Amino acid sequence: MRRCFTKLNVLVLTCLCVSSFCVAHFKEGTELPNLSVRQTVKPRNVVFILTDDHRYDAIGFMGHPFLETPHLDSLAENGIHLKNAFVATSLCSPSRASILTGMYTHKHRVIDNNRLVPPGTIFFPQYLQRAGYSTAFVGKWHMGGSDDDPRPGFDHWVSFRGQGNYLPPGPGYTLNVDGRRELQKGYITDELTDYAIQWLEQQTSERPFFLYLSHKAVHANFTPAKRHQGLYADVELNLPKGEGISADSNAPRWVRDQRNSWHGIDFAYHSDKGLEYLYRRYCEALLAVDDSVGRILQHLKKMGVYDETLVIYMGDNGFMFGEHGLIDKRVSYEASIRVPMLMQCPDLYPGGGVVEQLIGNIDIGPTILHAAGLQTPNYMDGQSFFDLPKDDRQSWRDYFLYIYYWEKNYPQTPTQFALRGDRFKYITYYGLWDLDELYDLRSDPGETRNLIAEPEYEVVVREMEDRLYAMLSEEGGMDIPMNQPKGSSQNKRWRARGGQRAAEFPNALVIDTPINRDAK
Ligand SMILES: [Ca+2]
Repeated sequence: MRRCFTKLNVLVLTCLCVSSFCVAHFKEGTELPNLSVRQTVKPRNVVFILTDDHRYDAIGFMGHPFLETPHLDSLAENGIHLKNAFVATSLCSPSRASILTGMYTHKHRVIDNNRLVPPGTIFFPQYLQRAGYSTAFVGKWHMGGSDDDPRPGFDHWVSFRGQGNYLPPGPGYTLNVDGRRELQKGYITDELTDYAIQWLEQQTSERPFFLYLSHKAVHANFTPAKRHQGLYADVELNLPKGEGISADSNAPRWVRDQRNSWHGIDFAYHSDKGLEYLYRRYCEALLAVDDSVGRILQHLKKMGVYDETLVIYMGDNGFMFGEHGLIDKRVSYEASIRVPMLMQCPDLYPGGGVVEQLIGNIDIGPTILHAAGLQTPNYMDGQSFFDLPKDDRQSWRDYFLYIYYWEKNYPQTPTQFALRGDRFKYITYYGLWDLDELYDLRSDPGETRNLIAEPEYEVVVREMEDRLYAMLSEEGGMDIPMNQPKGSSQNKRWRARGGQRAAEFPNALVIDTPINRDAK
């Protein structure tokens, strides 16, 4: 007999998940849980554009010194800037899984970039499809690299294995288009946009549509479109180099060790190209993404649905460019966990609005379901921000929970849990002899003065620690998920830059005289 899920079943399942070994999945082949309908919301078209590794401030209207992103800027001008947007885990696959499931990483269990999503995982577009939407996924899926077959929830599918390629690596390299192999012809950002527009051209007013356009850019190896190559070769850069990150400032030891690693500025990607070269290429690669946004917006105008369509843009995680002496992501610092997020729907929101609340990638599913007139499933951790621009008295979170689980592939970044509030950020590490961190983001937005050992912040630290573990408990995060390591380990250090020497312990951990006078 086929098993049907009632709302009660879902509730029971959700409670079980939260209280025990927590896997919020449904048995493969079971029906989707029923969702209540929001009677007053007219289902509208939604375009969701995701960019890979786009940090929150690499965007023109944020006051960037040279980067020009007129189309992304237009989303802010004609829509809403969700200026405090974060990801629950700053890593491609876990973040994508959180977007698609509305759940934290420990619940969806996509804890690294190497595995497929556990069978039975529900992606929110499945609810849209059942509600009558026409749905498409175009671009980077990247939850596991072993296959690129169409996934549940999408009528139309264009994707590739793993990270994909900016340019075809050989003449026979193919994309998966609805299960068929199609040659990749050119530069991936442009080609994915072509596919997206071809699909939009087929949409009619009979059914609302949902497009999930998921760019490969601007992930490393940063490769701009030919038309943008070298555009920023001569711009003056003033990137941070980890100034003030020292044993004296109580910066954790592991952070200073990471400087000379795959993810540090002294040995970035184990190359000698240097930070400036990488950042220029990163910015140049973003220009094609901005072109893509422009083409999609233009096409919505051509279809006559520009005003009524909800467009949401975000990055799947941030990216460090020299802050704390690091590059890349994973860590709990602002440049890593904070992402650009913009939404536009002229019929709903006046232009130029700013949302200050702490938004997460786990909120995307609930918000898009809201736009489709559907309530948030009980098992999701996120909540809808659809009404926030119009009603900022809506009950909202005061802290955002951040989690990263250690990967042997990049052993320099430890398992960490963080709590990010309006003012303070608390970071704690698991299985590591080092110092935790507390930052006052108001007075120290660069997170260079670790207050963890300052007596006047003792109460703040204790309260935030309590709150963090309370949230982990509520959300089923007290079990640390593990996978058998898979793939190579980027664990080298550059001898000429002090590769054999470890960093000094933070001052707060070092004492001058023995303290246990009664040892026997
Ligand atoms: Ca990413």
